Amino acid sequence: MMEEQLSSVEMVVELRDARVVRASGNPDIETLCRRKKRLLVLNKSDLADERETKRWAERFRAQGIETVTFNALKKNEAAKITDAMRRLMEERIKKDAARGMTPMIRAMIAGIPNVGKSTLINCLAKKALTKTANKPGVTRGKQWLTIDESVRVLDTPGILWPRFEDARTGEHLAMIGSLNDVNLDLESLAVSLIRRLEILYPGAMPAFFEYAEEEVQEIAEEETGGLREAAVLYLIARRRGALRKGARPDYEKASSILLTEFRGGRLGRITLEKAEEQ
Ligand SMILES: Nc1nc2c(ncn2[C@@H]2O[C@H](COP(=O)(O)OP(=O)(O)OP(=O)(O)O)[C@@H](O)[C@H]2O)c(=O)[nH]1
Ligand SMILES: [Mg+2]
Repeated sequence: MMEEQLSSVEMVVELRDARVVRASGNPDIETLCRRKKRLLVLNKSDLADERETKRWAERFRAQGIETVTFNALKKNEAAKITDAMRRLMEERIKKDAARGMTPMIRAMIAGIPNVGKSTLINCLAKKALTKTANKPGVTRGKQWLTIDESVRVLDTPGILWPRFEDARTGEHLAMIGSLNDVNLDLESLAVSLIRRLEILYPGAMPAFFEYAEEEVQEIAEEETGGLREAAVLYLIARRRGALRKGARPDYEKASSILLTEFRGGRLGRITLEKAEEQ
């Protein structure tokens, strides 16, 4: 579908999630962009580590890729995108103007599921043109939308890679909520997230769920057979009242709580993939 539609657009706006810039890229989109102007948007930058997002943007700009860091929930940031689009299309706009034509930019909005494509369109239009929700697979088919007299955009359903290069890519996409949760083992995903967070942002979980390191160690020793990640989930379950009969922790519920809080940015601004490590 995207290939078919490519002939009717001048440029592709590729969205990535600033928290997982590498994993949220899709080589198919890059191939599609080869013959078109490309604007790269690092979206959800409000949820990511500001310094890391800057680094990623610098890296892409150094490769000659027009890059914008963005928060699609902020209506007053729309000009960042439309200005960059016009910059990329400058030659065409001048040519059209010289011929007395009103310049029209047609752009395809592309990216993995749940990255904020439809939200970005609503942000540009300053009204709810298209449906959004915090789960993957909301936009089902392609849809042309008019932003103003000179910009039209094509909203597309999120597309994932046909296969992931490595296990971590899939895991990171699951952590940010770009894969459908019903297909996932939430407990092992939560365990992986706990491991990553304890390395990258060791203070984030203790601060948000209000626990101390000694408590983790105590529970690991007494309750979870030495398993640290299970002890963290145990603590989360206790803090949130996610308990089963006999006050036993509901690990599944605790996993779901942790993922929801992380995805919503409540553990702080967290980047899972640092520019220098990739
Ligand atoms: N914090 C934050 N949330 C965002 C941002 N952009 C989008 N969201 C939220 O992310 C969720 C997904 O947004 P959508 O616009 O539906 O994503 P999409 O890419 O169109 O998803 P599909 O249509 O399923 O492929 C929604 O809950 C949005 O409110 C952003 O920049 N920051
Ligand atoms: Mg959508």
